[in-house]
Amino acid sequence: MKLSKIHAREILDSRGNPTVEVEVTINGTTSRGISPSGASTGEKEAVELRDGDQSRYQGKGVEIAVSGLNKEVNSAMAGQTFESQEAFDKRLIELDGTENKSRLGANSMLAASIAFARASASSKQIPLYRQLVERDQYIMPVPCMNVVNGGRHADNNVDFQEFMIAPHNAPTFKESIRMGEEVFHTLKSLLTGKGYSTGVGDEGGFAPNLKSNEEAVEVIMEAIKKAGYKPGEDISICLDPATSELWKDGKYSLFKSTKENFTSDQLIDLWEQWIDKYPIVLLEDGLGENDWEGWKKMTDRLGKKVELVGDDIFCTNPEIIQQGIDAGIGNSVLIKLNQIGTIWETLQAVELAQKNNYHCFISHRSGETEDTTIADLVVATNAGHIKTGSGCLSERVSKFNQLLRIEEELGGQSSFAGKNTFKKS
Ligand code: 2PG
Ligand code: MG
Repeated sequence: MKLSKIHAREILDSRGNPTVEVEVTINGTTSRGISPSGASTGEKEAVELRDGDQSRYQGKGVEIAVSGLNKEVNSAMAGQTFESQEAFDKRLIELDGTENKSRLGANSMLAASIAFARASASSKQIPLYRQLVERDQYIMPVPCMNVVNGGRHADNNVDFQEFMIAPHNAPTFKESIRMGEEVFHTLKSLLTGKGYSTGVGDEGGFAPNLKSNEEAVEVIMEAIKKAGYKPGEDISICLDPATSELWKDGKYSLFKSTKENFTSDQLIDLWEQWIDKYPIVLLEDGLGENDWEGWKKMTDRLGKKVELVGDDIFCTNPEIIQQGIDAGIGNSVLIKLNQIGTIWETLQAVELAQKNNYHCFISHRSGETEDTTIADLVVATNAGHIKTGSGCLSERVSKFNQLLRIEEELGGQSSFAGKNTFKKS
């Protein structure tokens, strides 16, 4: 595949912050990739390169990242032939030359990597998911819809970042999305009835001020039932409390609500109580990224009951994932493309996790765009579950819409993941 041009520009993400868009032309076909951006980022994520020039976008501009691609990367790579995603991404990594992608920026590298994957697919006239991984049979994911937002993703008094519903008792992805949307809209009227705000947070979930963090789960349970579904049987609950954000001086601090402090053991106790009381099937970042000892205890106590997903602790980084596997930490890995910075390395991370019997949970970022690559990625990897926001906002539902198209296109070549997709070890 002969690459004739790489062209980048600065565009906007869903929060109105600048991000990098790249166009790659191979074999006469031009395709685009856009990088997302997180708010509750892990310390070991690949570096997002921002200008820091306070006179533009409060320092958040990405003109340096864009010009690195347009000048250096384009001159080094245009005119060359790349036979695979691996070859293209490795060349980018080599040009960057740093451990954490801090010179060219993971934001510019990922956008280029996505654009190359898309251009490769288009030039062969195959869908992106087939370009990523060719299989006979694909699995359509359970959409884990983040219907209540808190933490760093909303200006309310809820400490925990994400309260998701997982509509798993469905024959198809199409039906599961319908179930999820029905609960989402029922939840809206329930919140209105209680006199709560129905304004939404960064990922499109409602962001009311509540009496407690637990009330978020209670009101979701009520919405599931009111919409005509059975909690646990039809629709379960997933949580991402994003606790690295709560970690302060060796304790977890509920800084938005009661200001109470929890030790790791106390927080594990809280999760266990909730898991016993509610149909929770997945807990992401139940403890923070630097609390490996706590994670080990949590895995020993809760790993047989629920899927324990590591986000900040693993950062989609194969080396760290391997350390986690060796230490028996968690039983699932959150997969975010821009945490590691290229498609090829992301696929390596998935392969490593799956080979070791860990599940993969494919994820968006809180700052998103119209780029729908993660929809194709979840299908390509047969990961079986995805989180990409609640039931509204175009940058979130665009991924659901892409999955609806893929399911229709695959017909009998796909099956819906269902409840077993949630890991218990
Ligand atoms: C998370 C993500 C996505 P952010 O913590 O899992 O929901 O948030 O992109 O802000 O890191
Ligand atoms: Mg997370």
